[in-house]
Amino acid sequence: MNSLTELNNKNILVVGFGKTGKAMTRFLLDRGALVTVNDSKTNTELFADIAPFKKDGATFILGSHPSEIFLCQDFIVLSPGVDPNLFPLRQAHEGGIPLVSEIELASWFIRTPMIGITGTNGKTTTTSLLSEILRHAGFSVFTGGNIGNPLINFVQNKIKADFLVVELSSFQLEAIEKFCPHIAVLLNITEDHLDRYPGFAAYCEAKYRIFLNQTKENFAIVNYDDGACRAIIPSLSARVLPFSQEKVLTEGMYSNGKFLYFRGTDDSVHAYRLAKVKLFGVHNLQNMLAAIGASEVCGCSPEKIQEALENFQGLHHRIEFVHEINGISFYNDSKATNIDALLKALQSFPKNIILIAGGREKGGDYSVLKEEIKKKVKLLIAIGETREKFCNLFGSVTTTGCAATLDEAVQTAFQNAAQGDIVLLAPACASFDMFANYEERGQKFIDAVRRLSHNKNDHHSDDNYGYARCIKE
Ligand code: UMA
Repeated sequence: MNSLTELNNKNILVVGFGKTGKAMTRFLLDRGALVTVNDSKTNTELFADIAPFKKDGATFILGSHPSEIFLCQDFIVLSPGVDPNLFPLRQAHEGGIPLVSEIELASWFIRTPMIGITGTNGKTTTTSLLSEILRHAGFSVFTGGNIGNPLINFVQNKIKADFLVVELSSFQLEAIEKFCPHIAVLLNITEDHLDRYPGFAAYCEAKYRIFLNQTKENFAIVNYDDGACRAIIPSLSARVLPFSQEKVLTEGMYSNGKFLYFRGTDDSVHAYRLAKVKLFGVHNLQNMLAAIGASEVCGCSPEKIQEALENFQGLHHRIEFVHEINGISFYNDSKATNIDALLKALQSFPKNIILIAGGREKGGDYSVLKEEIKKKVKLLIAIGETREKFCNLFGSVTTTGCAATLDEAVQTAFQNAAQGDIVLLAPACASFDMFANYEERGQKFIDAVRRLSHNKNDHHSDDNYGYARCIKE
């Protein structure tokens, strides 16, 4: 056992007591570490969660981040949501105390080949699709990371698997040192999380860290069409498999709209038919190209890859078809929490969209959406903290109105929709101003659509009551 994996009697501070912090605390306690847990939430807020950990020896310092507890540790494990630029963390770092992320610590104990997937959008879909392809091809797989299952659970639960498929956020990648996926996938990079990073360049740098420790024995699957992704290719040590929707590549994955292709070094080409594939939208072509590349590298047969692509149903809250009422189709894309995700959702439909968007801002330039909104959106109903901003910004390119609740937005959309229209929830913002998370927002949208469908004869009339009320506000 090396010194990194020997945790017995080490003083370790876990910062953040959410999903990651809880899984990490349990693991460290079981390894004999002397664990202190620190969270900005108060004792009252966390009361129900802390008792079993206290009983097993963890010390809790809650309600603030006092500097002194950061300075007496062997190392500090950060939850992804905790910014390493927090003053006591910077101070500890300057004092020589290592700060590591949960994925870094987990990786010290992992020998199973890991496929890491990052990118601004499409991470969860690609992680799930790749896991399904590998399973369909007969491999055992652990799926974890940012998808909601901390990687440390793989170690803690002593799971046996042929491959680990790990969704990675920029937050998790910030504090790695040795973490090294055998296959690293970079799907795309567009503006997001600019409330945490000083600018787009810093956000890109965090994403690029997925390649930090790779060597020529490893693989990097990179979106060739995305300038911010392509820019890193010349500096990579791993063998690069690019993917493109625009260019036929001499090695890598590409598409002609009807087939997806994998071309290996020996110039052999495997073609995958799209005809029976259910995944919807332009962005999903990227996700499939990346998943095909990774599954080819892992040794899946083309037949199994094709079958798995056709079987995959897509994920909840990602341009998910909800219902059709009187020829009006409702789609839930609550996971579109940033600008590019909304852009991709708009690009996935021909036109006649009634768009419900808005929420808590994460930074970024919303004006890049103007052209697509002008082309495709007949009515924008803005919700949440950004509703006035959205009405002001997009009022010159489409009809806009505000709604106080999501329920009201759905009713207004329905009252103003005609047969053939698409009602799309794609907020381009975080959900935390109105909901616990994007899942709750998506579920509330689905519930509101279901209520409409139950009462459609009562609610859907030819008058524009909802909209009239909406523009008056
Ligand atoms: N906290 C502090 N101080 C701070 C910030 C937070 O004490 O300055 C505390 C909070 O009070 C809270 C805890 O930290 O009690 C929450 O920690 P966390 O935000 O890291 O959340 P976890 O529950 O551990 O979930 C994290 C990821 N969350 C974030 O990155 C914000 C989850 O991704 C991930 O599924 C989980 O680890 C398991 O790996 C969610 C996410 O929104 C889905 N990710 C972002 C995204 O996809 O865009 C990056």
